[in-house]
Amino acid sequence: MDLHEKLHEVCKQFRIYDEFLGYETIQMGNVNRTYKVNFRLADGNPKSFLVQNVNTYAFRNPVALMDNIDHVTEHIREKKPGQVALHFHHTVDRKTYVIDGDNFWRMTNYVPSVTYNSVHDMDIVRNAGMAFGEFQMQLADFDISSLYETIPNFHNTRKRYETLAASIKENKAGRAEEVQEEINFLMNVRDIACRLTDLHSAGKLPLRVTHNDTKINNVLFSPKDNSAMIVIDLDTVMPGLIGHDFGDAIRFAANFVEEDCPEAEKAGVDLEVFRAFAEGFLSQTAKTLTEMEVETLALSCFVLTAELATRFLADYLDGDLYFHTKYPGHNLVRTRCQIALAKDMLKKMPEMEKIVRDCVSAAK
Ligand code: GN1
Ligand code: MG
Repeated sequence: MDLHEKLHEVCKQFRIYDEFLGYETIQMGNVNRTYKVNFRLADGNPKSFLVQNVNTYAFRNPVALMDNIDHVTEHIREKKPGQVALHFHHTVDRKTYVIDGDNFWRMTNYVPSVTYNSVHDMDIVRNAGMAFGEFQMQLADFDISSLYETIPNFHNTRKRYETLAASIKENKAGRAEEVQEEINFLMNVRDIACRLTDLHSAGKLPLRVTHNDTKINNVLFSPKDNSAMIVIDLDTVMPGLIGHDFGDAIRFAANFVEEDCPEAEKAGVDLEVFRAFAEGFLSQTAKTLTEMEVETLALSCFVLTAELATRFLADYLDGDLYFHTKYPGHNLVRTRCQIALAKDMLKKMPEMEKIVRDCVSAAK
């Protein structure tokens, strides 16, 4: 069965029986596969949905993951009645997924919107910061213990380093020799990269319900006025630290270049974007932050960047099993770009810390 037929079949299982017009592949994310499926309704009007094929190599228990998402989206819908929201469709037997062989499918409403991989308009960046800050606040009273950990130790940087060390040792794809420089850099900054994890283990940073994958392209903006409508990609909503959300967002949005830019020397943190995102994010969250959370917020950007570099590098060494790659060496290109960004962040840390303090004062 080709993909066209397969997607049509999946849609029928989600009780969409209208005329199937076809699908478009949506470039979204490095882990799941996403398709926009288009229908013509009986009245002649078009209607689209999003169908995703969940990567079960990354998410070992997708059924529990869907349970998380169901509860989280319901919680958010209750906080914002009447507003644009994500709805997962159900099958005849009330499941939010369809399993066929190794494939795990789900379906949501399609929200007409704009997304950005890089943003140079500071109002839009600020809106994204507000959206992730608001998301964080909406889940502040969510029962943390009811959440299944979809990827255990997702932002446990110590564990990520252990994984990298194991991949180096195993050298499955025979690539370790060519990446000595990258290995050396990452191992040299290990303790500073693990600072959030260590502070949390010592009981000095509180757990919250966090999104954990706060790339700016996970915010849907209104095509009318670029206001942020909704935060998507809830697969990794789990207990986490505030710095995981802030740091990952900056890592992605405030980089001068895209995260897989082959010209790594061009990577670096744009302080104007950093400030705009921090203003938006902290306008929502500053009042709830502990002193230690504020103190480590700028550092969290370095932490998340170095951590992702260990993940890309480990995957490169393993033979590209986890992240989808577009060409041979893609994971190494990503690693180098993250390392260059991390180095620049270390240089600019005092300025980033000052901006955080300014934004916290302004928001209080
Ligand atoms: C993955 O698939 P996507 O783009 O939403 C990864 C993130 C990384 C990101 C890097 C579940 O996210 O942690 O930061 O790639 N998600 C998972 O682009 O591993
Ligand atoms: Mg994601």
